[in-house]
Amino acid sequence: MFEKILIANRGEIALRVLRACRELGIHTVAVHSTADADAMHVKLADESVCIGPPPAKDSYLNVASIVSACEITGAEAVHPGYGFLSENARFAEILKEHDIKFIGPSAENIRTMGDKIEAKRTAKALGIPVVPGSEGGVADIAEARRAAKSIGYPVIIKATAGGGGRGMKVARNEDDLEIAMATAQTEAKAAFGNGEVYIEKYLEKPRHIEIQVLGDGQGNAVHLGERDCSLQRRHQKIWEEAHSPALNAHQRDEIGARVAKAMRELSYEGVGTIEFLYENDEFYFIEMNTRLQVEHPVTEAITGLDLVQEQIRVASGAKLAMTQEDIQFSGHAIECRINAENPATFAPSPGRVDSVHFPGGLGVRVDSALYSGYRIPPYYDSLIGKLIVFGKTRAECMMRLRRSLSEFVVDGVETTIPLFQNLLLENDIIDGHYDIHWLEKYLERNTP
Ligand code: MV4
Repeated sequence: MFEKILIANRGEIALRVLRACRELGIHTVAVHSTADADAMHVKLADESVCIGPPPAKDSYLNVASIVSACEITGAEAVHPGYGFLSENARFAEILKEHDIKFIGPSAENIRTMGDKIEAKRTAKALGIPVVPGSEGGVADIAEARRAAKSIGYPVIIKATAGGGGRGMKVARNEDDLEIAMATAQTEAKAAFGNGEVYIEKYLEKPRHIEIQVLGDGQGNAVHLGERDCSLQRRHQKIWEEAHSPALNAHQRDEIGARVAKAMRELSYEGVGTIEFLYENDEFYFIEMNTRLQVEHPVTEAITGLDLVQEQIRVASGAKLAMTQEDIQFSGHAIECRINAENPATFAPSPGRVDSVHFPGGLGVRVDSALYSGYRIPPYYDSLIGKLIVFGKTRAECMMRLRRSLSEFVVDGVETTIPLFQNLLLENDIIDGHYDIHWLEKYLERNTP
């Protein structure tokens, strides 16, 4: 096992990794920008290193500084958290060249899944159902027309280098296609420096359901069930739950088994998430995330596993300690993302947090790096905490959410807490009847 791990991240996820390390008896190194000198992850770590000025590109994305911090402190491994360098194949390679273990999958697996066409081709070859679409990229409008005709309208044009919904365009008929194609290519080129696009059948009202996997890089892998992340605004998830209100145990076992088998064939190492759109009882692969995700606690709540400790164990060379039969699901869990934002406009609300009080009690978990007097810097994303509730049933979670949101105090900045209190009044939310468009439509109806 490692003796010292460097955590190349900040905020609640840096704390999450620190906690896993401390339970395993591993020493921790925090890194921070000058804007984060007073951050909680710096206070809680055994050691800390300042790695640069506030902009992320000069600090949390600064590979040379992070490698130096490892060498200065003698850290043997790096946990990247999510975001920042967590899905950067080049970073994983550079660490390897310095004999530092990247806690995560191989650079090769990261690179394959970062190219959306390669990812889809790989998934399909491994027996995972994919959205009907073009075989690879489409270079021009003539090729796009042929592909769209054979797929059938409506179609969606996506950037190969994309993700997070940028550079996507829907074409409902052949007349739309020319403009959609040109805008998608231009936006992809501008956003990712790569204008390549591909085409898929457009699914009108799917849910976003993702399967959590864990592998040891030695041919063993299990699935840990699914999360329903359909409630999103501008491709930002705000609410995630496990299980999905839309699935039964048979459907879960079937898609989970397919995905776990695929991960065994890839010799996948670490945690990963296979994202699907789900419509009319069918799953359609869209992307794979090769990192720990923000919403991993809902999976921890229903499986009893510590996903970060499992990441660290397999990174240190241990074989998976469990088989699929050992994974038992129990109850239901829901996560609400608490952002420092205006709950109606979603404008960021950085600044001094005069006082905080976190809810607690049975079935409540809060992951947050806030403390009273902390100044939320304006440079990074606005997630300031995650409220996770779990219970025997979904109905119990809803009661627990109402109760714990009413206890949650963050004075001095605006937060999304009131948004969740309002959502809990909606019958569709109470009944679990929502798709990927539900939240945007709700916000349109309810914005003055
Ligand atoms: C789609 C789709 C409909 N049909 N693909 C958006 C982000 C990217 N990860 C995939 N996305 C979508 N792909 C096909 N073939 C609709 C979306 C989509 C979406 C997906 C998940 C969650 C929220 C979404 C909001 C709008 C569009």
